[in-house]
Amino acid sequence: MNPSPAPRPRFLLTRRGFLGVSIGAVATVALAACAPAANWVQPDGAQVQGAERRRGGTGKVTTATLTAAPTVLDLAGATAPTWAFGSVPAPVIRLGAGDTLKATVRNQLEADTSVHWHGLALRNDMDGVPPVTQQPIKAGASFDYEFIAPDPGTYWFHPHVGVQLDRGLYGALIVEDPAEPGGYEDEWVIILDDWLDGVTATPDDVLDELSAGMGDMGGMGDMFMRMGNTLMGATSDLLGGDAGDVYYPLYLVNGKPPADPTQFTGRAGEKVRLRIINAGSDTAFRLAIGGHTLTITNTDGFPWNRSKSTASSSAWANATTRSLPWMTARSPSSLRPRANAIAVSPSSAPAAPRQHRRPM
Ligand SMILES: [Cu+2]
Repeated sequence: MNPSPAPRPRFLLTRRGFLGVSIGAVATVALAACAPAANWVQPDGAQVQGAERRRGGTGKVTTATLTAAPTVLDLAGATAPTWAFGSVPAPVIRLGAGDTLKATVRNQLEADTSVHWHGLALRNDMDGVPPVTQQPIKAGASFDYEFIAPDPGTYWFHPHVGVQLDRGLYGALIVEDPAEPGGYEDEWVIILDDWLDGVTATPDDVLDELSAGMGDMGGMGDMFMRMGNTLMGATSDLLGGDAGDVYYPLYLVNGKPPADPTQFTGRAGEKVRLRIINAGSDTAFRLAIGGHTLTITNTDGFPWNRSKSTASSSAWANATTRSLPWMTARSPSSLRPRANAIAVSPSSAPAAPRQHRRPM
C-alpha cells in the first residue's frame, strides 16, 4: 500500500513506558517529511511477498478470530470497564514453527485498532503498525492477517494504536518448536500486567496527563511522589534509574488481581516450563518461586544462558523450574506497594493454596 500523508502527531513521548507510541510518532513524522521514493520497498511489495514465499513453511494453517470490543473485567468482585479480545488475556494462540496463522480481527470498538504480533519476525504488511505497515482497522471493520511464523518462541499480540495495549487487548502467541526435545512435564503461560483501566482512569486519560508534562519531572534526588495518575521521581536501583511515570493501582497475573489470584498446580518434583510475558506498559517485574531456582532457557524465542533475569519488554523468559510452593511477581519500583501472587500447591498436598505477599 502507499502510505498516505499522516496527520501531524499531537504529542511525541520518548519515555520508555510509551516506547510503542513514540516509535509510531517518529515514523509518522518521517512519513510526513518525506514523500515515498518510487524504489522503496512497500510493506506488501514484491520483495516482501518473495521473502514469504521463500520461507516455504509447513503449509499447516491455524486460524483465530480476535474481536476487539468493550467488556467488563472482574477484579475480585470489583468491576472495571475495559477493552479486550473477549477475555483478559485473550485465549492463547498456539502453532508450530513454519505454520501459517490466519487471524481475523474484528473491530467492535469506537476507535481505530490493529494487531501487532510482538517479537515475531514476519512479513511487513502483517506487522500491524498503522499507518506504516497497514491502514488502521476502522470501527466496525475487520482485517485478515495471514503470515508464516518462522521462529519458535513465546510471543504476544496487542494493538499498535494509541495506548490500547494498556487496556485488556492482549494475549499470548506461542510458536512451538517441533524439534525441541522437551524434558518438562507441564507448561504455564504467565502474563504480567500493570493495570489501571477502569479502576483509577483510562490509559488515554493518563496519556493526556503525561502529555501535559506532569509526569516528566525526574531528577529530584530520592524524592518521589504520585500526582494524579502519574509518578514523579520514581526510581529503581535494579533498573538503574527511572522506575516509570504512571501510577498503577494493580498488578495482574493472567488478568487476575492479588485478591483473586491465578492458580497453577504442579506435582512435587516435576519440571514446569514457564512462558512469561510482560504485557505491562510501564513496569518491569521481578519474578520468583519461593525455595526454587528458575533456569532461564530462552528469551525472545532464542536460547539464553544465564540464571537470573528481570522480565522487561525486551526480555521474555521461558523459565523452567522444579515445582514449587508458591510464586510471586513484584515490581522493583520504589512506589509500587502491591505485589501479586500466583498460589501453587503441590498436588500431593491438596491444602488450600497459599498466597504469598511481601511488602515492597
Ligand atoms: Cu509489543
